[in-house]
Amino acid sequence: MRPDLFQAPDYYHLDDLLTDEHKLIRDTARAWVKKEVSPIIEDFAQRAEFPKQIIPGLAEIGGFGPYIPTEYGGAGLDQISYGLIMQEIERGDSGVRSTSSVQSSLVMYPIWKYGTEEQRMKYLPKLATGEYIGCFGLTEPDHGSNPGGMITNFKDMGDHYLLNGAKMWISNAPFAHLAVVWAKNEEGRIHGLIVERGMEGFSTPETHNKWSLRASATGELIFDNVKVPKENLLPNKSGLGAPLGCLDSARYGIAWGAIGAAMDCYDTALRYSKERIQFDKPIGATQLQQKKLAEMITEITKAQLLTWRLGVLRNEGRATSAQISMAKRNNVAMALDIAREARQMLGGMGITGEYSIMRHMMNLESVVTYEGTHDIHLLITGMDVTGFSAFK
Ligand code: TGC
Ligand code: FAD
Repeated sequence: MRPDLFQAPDYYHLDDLLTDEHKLIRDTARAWVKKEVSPIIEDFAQRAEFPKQIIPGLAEIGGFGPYIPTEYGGAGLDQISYGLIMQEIERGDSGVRSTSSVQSSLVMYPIWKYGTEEQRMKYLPKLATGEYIGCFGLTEPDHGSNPGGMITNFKDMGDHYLLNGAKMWISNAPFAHLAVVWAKNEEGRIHGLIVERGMEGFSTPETHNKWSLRASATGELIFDNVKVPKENLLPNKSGLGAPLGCLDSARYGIAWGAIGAAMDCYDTALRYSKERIQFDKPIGATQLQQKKLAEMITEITKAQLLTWRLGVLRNEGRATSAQISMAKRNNVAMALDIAREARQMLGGMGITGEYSIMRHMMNLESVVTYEGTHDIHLLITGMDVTGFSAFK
């Protein structure tokens, strides 16, 4: 892969809306991605392997629990800082951002929000440093968009719970130390349980042959009469709203992350358009290529404004789940469109690992599907504006 020459587009001077602390956090993450992720990520993606050596660095830039309070080992940052970190990490690779999202919003967040003080002290500091890696089990083979139909269940056996079922498509599963698993009790109520690697009957087979998110490990979670200690139940929230509350936080991070992937594709295509000569002039001097670049920077700028405003609303505690759905859906689709256009602008070179664009494009096919598909988020917006649920 070529040297990382990334220069971030900021067409509407959005930096003016950031504090010095925001910019410092963003620039630190950006420099780390350039030094530690860009030089190796293509090789790891080609080999379909997660680069475990970046875990301590990810922790240092605030990639694990950016907004979790410092007393639990988190970085104690605001929502704009969290978003900027996600943007920079996904500028490097969506799979690396996945590991960060899952750890922060799908594992640390539920333990912080729904767990006991003992659970917080036991797990959060080690998750914040990356000593523990976690995963989040909601999706099942027969229940993806409709997680409320899940069949994974647990029974109260007096001194422990007995967990049975299976989860599918779980990021980080193959090497995670623990899993936050969503399962129904005997009354059919959904609860979160912390399941640790090594518990008898718990296995995490890896999912192979992915064309997307190749630098992220994906797997199943299989529970075959797993005895889960009673103190591993997250007691402070139950029902489908508990896992969906975690998804709000992760989807918000993805809305920012997708901008990072889009910016990288745009920046690469812009540079290429100035260097690549055809018909005795740079391809960037042709109207068709300018149209592509002009539309890309327009869409990136709109997404930046949408996401910055959403971050302000989240800092004020006013962002709704439906607003988050709109941003996730819009920004991921925007990034995927830009990746596809940018890939074409590089001609044959666009399909090689010399440039990051094709990897981003393939990754974004997962990002547009996970954490709620493009269609599901549209239906959430439709439900919000009409008051009618198209799911029932
Ligand atoms: P519905 O009846 O609408 O709601 C059930 C209960 O949940 C509440 N609720 C929410 N609470 C918090 N945050 C949200 N975003 C919420 N959305 C709904 C709701 O108020 C209700 O509460 P209550 O107290 O009345 O019971 O539920 P439904 O069964 O009709 O389904 C709604 C739907 C389709 C929107 C939802 O199930 C959905 O979002 N489906 C998509 C599934 C999804 O996103 N799965 C993601 C799996 S995790 C993942 O992909 C990780 S990828 C990680 C990575 O690598 O980055
Ligand atoms: P389905 O729900 O079967 O949907 C198939 C199609 O039907 C989609 O186009 C969908 O939009 C459409 N559809 C569904 N319902 C409706 C409807 N009512 N109206 C109109 N159209 C509809 N899950 C986790 O729990 N944890 C993870 O860590 C995790 N990581 C993932 C990593 C990767 C790489 C991938 C690909 C997925 C991951 N997922 C994870 C699962 C992800 O959240 C699901 O794939 C996603 O929610 C969609 O579910 P599904 O794949 O079963 O598709």
